[in-house]
Amino acid sequence: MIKFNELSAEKAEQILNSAISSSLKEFLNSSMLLTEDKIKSYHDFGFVKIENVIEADFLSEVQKIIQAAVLLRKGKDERELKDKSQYEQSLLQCGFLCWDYIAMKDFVFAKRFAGIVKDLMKADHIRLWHDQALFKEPGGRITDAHQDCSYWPIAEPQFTATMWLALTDVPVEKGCLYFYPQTNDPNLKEYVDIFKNPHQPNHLNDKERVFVPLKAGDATFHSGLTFHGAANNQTNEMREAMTIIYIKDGVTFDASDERNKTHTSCVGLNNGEIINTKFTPVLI
Ligand SMILES: O=C(O)CCC(=O)C(=O)O
Repeated sequence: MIKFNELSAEKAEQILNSAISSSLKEFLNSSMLLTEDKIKSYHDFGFVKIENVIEADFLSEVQKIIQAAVLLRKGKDERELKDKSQYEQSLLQCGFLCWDYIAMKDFVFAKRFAGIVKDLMKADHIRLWHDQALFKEPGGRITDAHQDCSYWPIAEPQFTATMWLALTDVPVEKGCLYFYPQTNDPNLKEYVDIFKNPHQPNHLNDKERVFVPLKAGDATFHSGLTFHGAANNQTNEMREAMTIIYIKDGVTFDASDERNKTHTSCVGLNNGEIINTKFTPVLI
């Protein structure tokens, strides 16, 4: 049973159906300057850690909003971890939150995050692909190594990126992410069925894994090409993270892979068309 201290379903509804505070809104739309080193690191290694993406003053409001969304989506599930599927034992996943709740829309549409991605991708404009809260329950298993773009019908995977934002401190033992540096290589595409039948791609066997513990408010940004996963949660606390996935404006719909040819974010599109649906607005 998912519980966050003091947070009732009624309170969660109230938080989510109200606009966020004006100070948080202003902060979320303020820009964050990246150093050239950070941008280079993203391109060289396929991921980068950026500290204080959410500053301390705003953490508790942000955390409450995301917890409220997870509570409303998952709070009625009374199964114990051991009775869940293997994938559910890795992740409590709640996607497309910004379309259901006003407060989530304010958060997900933030120019601060999209602006970071715009700089990392050296793009003119950035669109939303989708959002998802990714919590890992106490005792939750590892997240198997995978490459995000292999689940997405996007012809230009090098122009996709995920922000993974820690809402609490996430040390290794709580299930921080790990990355395989320099796997952001279009020639390395491989589908891993993390939902039902995960395997470890052979080419990862001799590669180093870099674990990236984060403090609350820090985030990593990784390319959709970069292979990554997460450690198991050995603690008795929830690992709380929010992700937002972005695409460069102009990327196109690739319906050639049977496994991925439908995706909410591409609704109504024909193969080869620019991804510009109602679910993928230009954010910056
Ligand atoms: O949160 C996790 O454990 C995995 C996250 C992930 O795979 C992603 O954000 O792409």
